[in-house]
Amino acid sequence: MTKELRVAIVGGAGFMGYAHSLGWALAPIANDIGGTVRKSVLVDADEDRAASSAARFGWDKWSTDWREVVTRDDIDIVDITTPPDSHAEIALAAIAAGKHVIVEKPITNDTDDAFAMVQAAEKAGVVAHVGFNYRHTPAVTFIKRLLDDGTLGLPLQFRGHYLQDQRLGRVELSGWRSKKSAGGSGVVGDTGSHIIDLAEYLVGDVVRTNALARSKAPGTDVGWAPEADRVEQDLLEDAALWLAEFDNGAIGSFAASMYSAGRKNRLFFVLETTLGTVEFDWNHREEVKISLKSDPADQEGLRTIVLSDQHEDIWWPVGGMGTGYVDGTAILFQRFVRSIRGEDVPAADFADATHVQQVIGAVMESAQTGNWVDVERRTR
Ligand code: SOE
Repeated sequence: MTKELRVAIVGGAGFMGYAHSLGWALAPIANDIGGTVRKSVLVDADEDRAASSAARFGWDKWSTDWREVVTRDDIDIVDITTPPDSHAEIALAAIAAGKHVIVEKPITNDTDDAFAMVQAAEKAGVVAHVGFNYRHTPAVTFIKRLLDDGTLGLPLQFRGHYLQDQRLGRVELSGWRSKKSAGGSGVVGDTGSHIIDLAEYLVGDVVRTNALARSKAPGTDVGWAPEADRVEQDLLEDAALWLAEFDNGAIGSFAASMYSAGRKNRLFFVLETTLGTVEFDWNHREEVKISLKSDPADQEGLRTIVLSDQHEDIWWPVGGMGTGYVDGTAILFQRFVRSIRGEDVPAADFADATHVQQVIGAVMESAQTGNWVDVERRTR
């Protein structure tokens, strides 16, 4: 296989295109991934945005025609950062052309589309991953190791939340995120999908869930919209709470909100196990809080481990140098490339992301009916 992998990014001029451009630039520099990556073509529907973003983000060429780009012979990888309702069409075309594909989360807004993507990728034998970047944070990799090597024993209870304050009006990201008609997902698919992925990665498959979801008319001072309006008008939810049971008997609770004043991308979880407790807060991602049953009786309590080069994917020789959002994206791409080169890596593939999509569907169904909803893994 060629040492150079040539990437095309579709939807590359937006916020995620910016993050991915930085991630692709860093990935082959930060670690040896067996070759180089070429940022070949940036695609955006708008000609001016495509041209200016390609120049600024360091892509060789630009285009407004994703259909032509994903079939080109000089492209090996298609990276998709468009709104979720367009992922399936672009990914299926890229897979049909034999390209390896990495898609932003959620994999789609529609579980049947997601299954079609899994099947197409398996049939074509291409690598197909989804951008659940937070599972690639070194602290999360460390926690996963403590589970895999038995230090933590068996998972008992996971409590996770992902809180932002965007709908309070200070930040206006691209409009599609809050509009179903424009391909948005609502808070469960948007940020909730990250905590579901983390929980499934660390604990196991969610097998049933029970949820509440709420929407609020933006710019008003009244509280949640009446629940009947949310369901009848098919409004995207702005906040949700859900309970879950996992296939190994562990239990979990989840919260996602866009109306959490003062919470700046606060992704947090606690995992209690038969042998200890671990806590992770993305706003303090250099640290893991831990307490083990084996700790001396007179030293009980959560202590803080500060990550250093003793831990996987910390590339600075001095601890505490910091791991940012771009580092997580670079690790995501490094693992994707290593997978193309034949390594077994702990990434979310299309099948994993489809299961996350099934959980999202079950959460939304439960929020409408008030009933517990079962989730089966149809893909494996
Ligand atoms: C939502 O505000 C959002 O941009 C998500 O879509 C991203 O996945 C997350 O990483 C940051 O927040």
